[in-house]
Amino acid sequence: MLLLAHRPLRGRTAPAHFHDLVCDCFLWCSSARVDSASPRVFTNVDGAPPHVFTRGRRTSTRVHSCGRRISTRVERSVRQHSNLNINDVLGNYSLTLVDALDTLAIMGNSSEFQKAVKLVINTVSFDKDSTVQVFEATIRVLGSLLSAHRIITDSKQPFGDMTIKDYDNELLHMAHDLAVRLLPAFENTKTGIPYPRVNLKTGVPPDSNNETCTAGAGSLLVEFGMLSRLLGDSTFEWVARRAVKALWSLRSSGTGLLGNVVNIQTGHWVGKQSGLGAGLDSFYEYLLKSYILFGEKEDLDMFNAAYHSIQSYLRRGREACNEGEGDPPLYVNVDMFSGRLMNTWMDSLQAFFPGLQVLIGDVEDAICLHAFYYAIWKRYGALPERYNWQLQAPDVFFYPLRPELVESTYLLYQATKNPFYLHVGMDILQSLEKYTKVKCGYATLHHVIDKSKEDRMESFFLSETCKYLYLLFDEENPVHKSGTRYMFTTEGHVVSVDRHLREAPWKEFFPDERGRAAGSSLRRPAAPDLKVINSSSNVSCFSGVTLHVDGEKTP
Ligand code: DMJ
Repeated sequence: MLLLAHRPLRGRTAPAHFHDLVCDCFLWCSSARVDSASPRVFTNVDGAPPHVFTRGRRTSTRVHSCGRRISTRVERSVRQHSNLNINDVLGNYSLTLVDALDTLAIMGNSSEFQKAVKLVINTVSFDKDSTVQVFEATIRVLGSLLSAHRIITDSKQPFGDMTIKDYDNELLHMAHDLAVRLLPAFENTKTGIPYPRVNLKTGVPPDSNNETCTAGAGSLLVEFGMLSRLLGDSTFEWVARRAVKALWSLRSSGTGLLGNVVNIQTGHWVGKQSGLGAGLDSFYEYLLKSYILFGEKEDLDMFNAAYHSIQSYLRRGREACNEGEGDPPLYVNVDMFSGRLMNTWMDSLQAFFPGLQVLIGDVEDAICLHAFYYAIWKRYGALPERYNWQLQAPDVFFYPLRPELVESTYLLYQATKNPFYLHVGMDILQSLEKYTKVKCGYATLHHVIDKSKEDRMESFFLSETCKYLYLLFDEENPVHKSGTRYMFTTEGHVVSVDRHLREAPWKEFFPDERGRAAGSSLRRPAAPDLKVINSSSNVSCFSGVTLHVDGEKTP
């Protein structure tokens, strides 16, 4: 059944309607004028009707009415700096266009890639009175610019001809410009842990929050490290690494766990919840991915120690997935100091974890955990933002087109080649088509049960969800077949792992602080009791979506 949906694509195979899914969606941002939050948004670049790239040919289609409606709403929100739900990510710098660049390259669509890159070079500016979240700007914008820069300058050009005529490292310069504008976040902080937000023109806002989530502050190393190594300037890697080390030094001496929210001046944990989802997810991910990319042993040591603590305190249920006594395995939210259960929900961000487990070779546990998330997807045709595993019902109902389950599905397919994961991918794809497709793109599900929608398509839908789905079915893609080893950033941006990024001439600036991280094993301990000590939700960082829970403010 699955194979019937395939059609040839540039000598490979991919689901026919999936190619259209991505291209229709990309049209939406690539044909729009760059200021995605300005009154000019979604007017056409040259006044001509925008184009839809459909099944290899262009057809004119007007999308103006969609764009105008959205731009008015966005414009209003951008003027209100306090509207974090919009401004944390949007930045008024053509976010979706920038974030989607390497998706086009991976699809082998060189003409659209080249067009989009030129549009970014000619029209995107970071000299804006925009207050953005440092983490979001880093993973979505900085990471994408660096990934596209490397694709353009790759001498092998595995994705087809992605070169840009007269390219003069413009994307790298733009990445540098953006990173310099983010640097004030790392100043005047007593711990070295950065402020969560900066204004791109004026730096840290005077009324800035001193609290940040661990993932937001501690998952900057891949992009900042890449930038440093490409520029030969240690500054960026140094501040990002200092933040990781500061957070790491604050972990509980008893459990080895970190909390989800910390005060950057005092180092006190404001959120003591330790879990795999919001507020912590990419912190773990980047310990491992920094090691993969830069080869710094201390990053691997930290990751191994963190993984050991996760297995010791977060994993509950039986040892084996499908046999033995006890409940099926589950990763829960606990108090970082006592290891005791804090609530009975899991968030959809956690679904990235099986993918991370694939990277370290814990495939058996990854298969088991992935099956749990897929069972939830099957029930709702989406993943609710929070799912209460005790009540077996959603706690928070929206689904903002997140990629995590697709990402894990893709990585598990690569590891196992089990066609079951193609089936999962097709199931996800069909749900997306059925429940989220709208006239101008794909919409956030406001409610996974009644399937009502929101007027919002997160940029990670194109940079991650679509990319991983595409790659799942595209066996012959250069990502899999070119002989180059690739890694995906937490926003799904592809970067080749090569020697050049392992060179860090400034190494002597970084003291060796392996300390307690060294020598951890991956032993899985017996399951502690499932006892709720505090069922109230905690402050959390939900990438892309600011969630206010129990009246608390998201840092
Ligand atoms: C993405 O922006 C990144 O993957 C981030 O690390 C957390 N998740 C969102 C999408 O859900």
